[in-house]
Amino acid sequence: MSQLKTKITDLLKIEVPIIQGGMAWVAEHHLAAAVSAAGGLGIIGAANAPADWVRGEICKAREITDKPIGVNVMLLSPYADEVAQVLVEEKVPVITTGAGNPGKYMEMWKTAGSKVIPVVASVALARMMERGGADAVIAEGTESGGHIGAATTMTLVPQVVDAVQVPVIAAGGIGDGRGIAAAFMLGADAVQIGTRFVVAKESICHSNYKERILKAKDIDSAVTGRSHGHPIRQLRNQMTKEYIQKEQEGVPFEELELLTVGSLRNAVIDGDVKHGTVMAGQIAGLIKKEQTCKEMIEEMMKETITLMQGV
Ligand code: TUI
Repeated sequence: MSQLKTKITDLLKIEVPIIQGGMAWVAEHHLAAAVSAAGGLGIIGAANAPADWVRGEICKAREITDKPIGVNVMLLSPYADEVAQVLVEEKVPVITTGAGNPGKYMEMWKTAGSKVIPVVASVALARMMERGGADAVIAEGTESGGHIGAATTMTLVPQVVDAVQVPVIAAGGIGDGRGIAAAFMLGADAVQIGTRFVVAKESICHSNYKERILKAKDIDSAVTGRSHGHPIRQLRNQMTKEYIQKEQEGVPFEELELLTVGSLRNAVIDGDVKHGTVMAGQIAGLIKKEQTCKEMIEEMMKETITLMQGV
């Protein structure tokens, strides 16, 4: 296996500097365990799920592999407080957070011995997280799928690297060894990858959803929710067309929300890729084959090391 030791592989006790994104519905125990078993860091995405579901997924993942597995807490979740507590009880070694400021949980998680790695979309939040005791930060560019910030990965990562002392993990628009090597050149110590893992053989995501990613072109994603400050990147379909049209007409948030109730589940689990939310990053156009997580990780690490030897 190709080796590439960094501050992050040491900190998280993993073999390769690849972390899987904590994607709602997709990042459940099969995917997380497969990524960890292959030497990366698998992440269970708590998303909007109740705490008992999260505990169950942690236990099931631990039955598949004894390698470390992390959990992502989506801070807008109504269950965030209970999930935060479960992570302490289960002694989860790595906690990533998204869509907000995890400040109020930092002390309890650090006391429990977890490494805490918030996703940040700005230099200001990266600095605040470092001051609050974060062990590393994930600098996530607007190329990512799902809930996004404004800065691109190319501009955000080096600015965050210059602003903080803790290691930085680059995310957004990375899907192969070229992207990983580029992230290292920007000063990152690891990458977080989401979209490519959605199409992994171990991913429980519906085949219709995987097909949409595998057939996507470079400019096939759209961003809904800009009008109300919750931008979500996803692949274009009938729903995004209607949503964006309504946003342009000035339709209020409460009415727009009706278009997306349960829509991510409808796409991921039921395969409704016409009306559902098909979250994916801008790198979807690069992803052409379904592979096991192990095949993906080995291929990406081989590419990365070859490229970095030429530097
Ligand atoms: O969290 C994500 N991606 C997500 S979460 C998600 S589920 C969802 N569904 C509907 C509406 C909202 C969320 C789908 N995709 N990525 C990490 C991420 N975090 N990207 C950007 C941020 C972020 C944004 C603002 C982190 C912190 C932040 O700070 C605001 C504050 O409170 O200071």
